[in-house]
Amino acid sequence: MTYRPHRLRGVAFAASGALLAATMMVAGTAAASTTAQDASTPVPVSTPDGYLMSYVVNAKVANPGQTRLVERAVEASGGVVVQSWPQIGVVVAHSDRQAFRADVVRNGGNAVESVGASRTAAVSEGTPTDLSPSWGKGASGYQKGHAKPANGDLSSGDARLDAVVADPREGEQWDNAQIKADQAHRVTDGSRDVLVGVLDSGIEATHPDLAANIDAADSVNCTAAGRPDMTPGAWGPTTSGHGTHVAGTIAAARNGVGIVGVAPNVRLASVKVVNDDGFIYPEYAICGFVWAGLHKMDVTNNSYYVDPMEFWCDDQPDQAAVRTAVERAVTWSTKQGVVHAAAAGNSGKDLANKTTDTASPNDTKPIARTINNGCKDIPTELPGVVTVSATTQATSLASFSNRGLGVIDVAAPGRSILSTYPGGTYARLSGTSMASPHVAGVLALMKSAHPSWTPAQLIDALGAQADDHACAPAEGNAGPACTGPATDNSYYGEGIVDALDAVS
Ligand SMILES: [Ca+2]
Ligand SMILES: [Ca+2]
Ligand SMILES: [Ca+2]
Repeated sequence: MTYRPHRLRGVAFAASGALLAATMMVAGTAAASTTAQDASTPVPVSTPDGYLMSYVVNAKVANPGQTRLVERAVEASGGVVVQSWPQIGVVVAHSDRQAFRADVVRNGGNAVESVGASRTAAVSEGTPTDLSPSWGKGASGYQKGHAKPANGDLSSGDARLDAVVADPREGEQWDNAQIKADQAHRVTDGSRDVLVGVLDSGIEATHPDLAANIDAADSVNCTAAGRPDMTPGAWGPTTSGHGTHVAGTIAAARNGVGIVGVAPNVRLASVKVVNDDGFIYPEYAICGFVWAGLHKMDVTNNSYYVDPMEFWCDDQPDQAAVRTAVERAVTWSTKQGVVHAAAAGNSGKDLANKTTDTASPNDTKPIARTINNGCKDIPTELPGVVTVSATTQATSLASFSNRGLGVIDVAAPGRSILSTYPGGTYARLSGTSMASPHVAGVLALMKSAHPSWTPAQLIDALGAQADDHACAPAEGNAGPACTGPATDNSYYGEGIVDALDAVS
């Protein structure tokens, strides 16, 4: 691979990653003279005959009948239907024909709204050989929910003993103290009924601090071209410890070992959306969000941006079509009751004033391009997603954290965070990747205390309960300055999340 992937938002999971993030932060602070109204620079996607490319094709109307018409258009255009999601009217297709995009629009007639290449590189994993229709054709046959285990639950209404027995390394977890998770645990550690999906690089299910909380029946691997694979072990970590670290922040167990998560009694599902090269392609994320909705998850965490574009522009047809498909998946899963937390990103940029991007497309050769405020970092900037910036132990905005007035919703700890790591170990990592799972944990505690609340109610309360933090210099004075009042500003949004208020 020519370009080292860095969409995952932990900046210190490798030494070179931390250095890369620091470089990115400085680049992101450069003043630009272009205006937000400029058209974005086109990013042509070459699809020569013979190269296997991946596409999303959006139906105009999201229902099984119209989705079936889109599938027929794919087949009539020399494409293969890899995965069909009739709930959202999205078909994932492979084709090695240069003319596929034009043909599928023509053959689809009124059924096709848009088509977009979902990568700029040829498909590395190939087309899955078993394309049996149990997951594909029509709306029937989907798994609907699951039995929630009830083994020694601490139901949300139960009073706890005032003295919580500490795990050995809890004293090192300044992050849980900053968001008052330690105080919240005197009320509850969260409910077994709450399930959090970790859309990431996989979770080590045998880790002694995670094993008790892993829900294998609801875990999945989405990285084989965007098709769900429930094979045991398929959703475990391979080349990255990122997902295991994120999972521990959310729900490492209170078990006399190691650390505790923000919500140490909730359950975790591994939803693997990061392939072995570190890429989170759109069809992987779509699979992950729909899966979360199908399995009635309560919360998801999303510490990544969707590759290969750091920003997806609505004035570029391929990018707009992909963004539509991902947004449909997010919106649909939200309607099923899932609330989503997402990392704001580590580029040190002002997301409310976008001007340039030099990181995309990252699967072939990035170009220096003009971008505008119609270009979105997804999923974090999609409607209804909680956008999380990162704080330091001193409650400064971390130098690498993206920011943006009206974009950042809340802040949480993201600098030097101790959590679980593969091999049954522990590691300290930094990134907005580490901030978002604190918010996912707070949402899981809140859902434990308020089981009937909808995603919109949870998000409203999260913002209202967050502790206001007035503008202050970022760590090392890095990046665009803070703007806005204490109640809602470009660094902290509505404030640092408050786990104690979430369970009160
Ligand atoms: Ca523990
Ligand atoms: Ca948001
Ligand atoms: Ca508060």
